[in-house]
Amino acid sequence: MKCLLLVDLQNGFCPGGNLAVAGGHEVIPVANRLMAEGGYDLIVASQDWHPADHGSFASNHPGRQPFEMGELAGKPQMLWPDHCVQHTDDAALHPDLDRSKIAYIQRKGMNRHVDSYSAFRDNDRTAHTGLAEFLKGRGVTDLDIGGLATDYCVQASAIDAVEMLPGVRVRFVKDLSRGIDPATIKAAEQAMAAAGVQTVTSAEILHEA
Ligand code: VGL
Ligand code: ZN
Repeated sequence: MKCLLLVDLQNGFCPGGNLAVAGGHEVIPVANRLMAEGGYDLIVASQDWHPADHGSFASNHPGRQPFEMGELAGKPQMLWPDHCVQHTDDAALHPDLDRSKIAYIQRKGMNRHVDSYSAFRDNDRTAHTGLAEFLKGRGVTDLDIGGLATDYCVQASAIDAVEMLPGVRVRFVKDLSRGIDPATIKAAEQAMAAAGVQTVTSAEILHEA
């Protein structure tokens, strides 16, 4: 049972969005091609879905600027520009993404007191989103993950998948992903590899299919 998880392919993380990732829009055709020809049995997506008063937004910390380190519930927290606010265009999936094959969309980041990079659970690792149970129930054996951004939500989702879905082969699809900062992208790739996440390209997946 082969599954593809598309992480946060939203306007907010593409050029023109509030937390734009360089080249973020370039992964949309890669996602569409993999959905059509990648041989997947199940395709799911995650969607960053914040309330306007979310504690990860610098605007909710008087005097603080985006991309500064701050604190949220007593823990270090990167302070972001307001992004992916519920029901705004910034939070919508990219308009060119073919939604017809996406069976399930996991929203995350609704609790203002904690950030949720991973599609599987909050950053403090307490509340689960339910995606792991969903995938277990479907009998997933292979999980390919890519999207935006490599160094935050893709990394966190891939590492959580290894831990929360024992026995599942988890792969990071490199060209289906773009990241925020070159240094943290490199660290993310190393951390994923150390956790047991394999790296694969969309060309390799299409060749296997
Ligand atoms: C993300 C920062 C804040 C992501 C989401 O999707 O990688 N990054 N919220
Ligand atoms: Zn966010």
